[in-house]
Amino acid sequence: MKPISLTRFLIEEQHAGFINADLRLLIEVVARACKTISTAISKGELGGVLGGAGTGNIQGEAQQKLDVLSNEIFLEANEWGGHLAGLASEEMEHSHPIPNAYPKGNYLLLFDPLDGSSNIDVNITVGTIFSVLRCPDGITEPEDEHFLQPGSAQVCAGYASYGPSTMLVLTTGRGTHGFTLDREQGSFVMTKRDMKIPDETKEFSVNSSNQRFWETPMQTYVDDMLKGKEGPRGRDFNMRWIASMVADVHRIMTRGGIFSYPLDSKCRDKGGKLRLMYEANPMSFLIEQAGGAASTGRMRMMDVQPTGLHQRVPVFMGSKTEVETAVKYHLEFDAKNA
Ligand code: P6P
Repeated sequence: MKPISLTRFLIEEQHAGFINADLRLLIEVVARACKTISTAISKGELGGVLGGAGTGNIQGEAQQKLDVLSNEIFLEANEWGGHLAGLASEEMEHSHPIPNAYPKGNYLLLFDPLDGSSNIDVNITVGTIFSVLRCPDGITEPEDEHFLQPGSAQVCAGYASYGPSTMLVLTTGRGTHGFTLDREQGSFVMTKRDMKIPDETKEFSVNSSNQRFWETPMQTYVDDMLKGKEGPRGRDFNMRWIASMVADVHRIMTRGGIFSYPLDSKCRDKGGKLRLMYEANPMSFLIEQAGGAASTGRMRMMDVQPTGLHQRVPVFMGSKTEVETAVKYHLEFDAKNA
């Protein structure tokens, strides 16, 4: 049977009453923006958009030209449609209100327009991550504080992976589904309905160069995996680290594994490395909907009550049993050292 398009999938979800017209429009607009970003990235050196932009973002990170371009693509695509009350981006210090010239809707869109962009210049997979919340009732001019909702309040989340093929992985709370960009048709078609992450895994994903900076339970957890069959885990493990969250998480979404960016003494003061609102929370929603688990190492990620738009958190996500094992190491350590 011919795979169905993203548009048909969304229309069927709307007819079934699971999403409304505004959310359908939002997802279509975001998908179109991701197609535009995919086209810009695929040109590589020929597009004249590689390299640094010569500017920095609120995170204190040097921006790549494509970071700035991707952010602009998202703003221009989403401002006029009437489906949003506001937007927030990794690349902007504060949330972005919908200009009064345009109609407003009931959704808040948060996004990392180009995650892993330091990999662009070496031609490694990067991605876009997005999260959708409802604007609180009665708020027409949302401020940063109105975005500070726990991950469990998300109505939609997704990522685009700009790899050998461009994929859009999406959830609206009824499973996680994968779509592949058919460049000849110019549309996303469903290639993975109802993705499921295996509970068990033999593959972990962490930047091991930070090991000496990790907390004790993280050191013990990884050491025990590295001991392999002869060690307490009783089996050998494999390690993968692409340093592009979308690429590492997509591998886990596809074949299982555990992804972690734990607290370390370098990022402890900031609360972690990865951002809660537009990286950890949307990925956690997608992973939980695919049967996996997502945690800070000490609590369910989507239960965290945000305190800031760019708040950082420690991250453990992927195969449910393995995430539970990693959390057990942390909670047992805390209990012994309380
Ligand atoms: P490190 C990319 O900059 C990113 O935000 C994630 O996509 C990725 O998982 C992580 O940081 C890589 O961090 O310290 O290994 O460069």
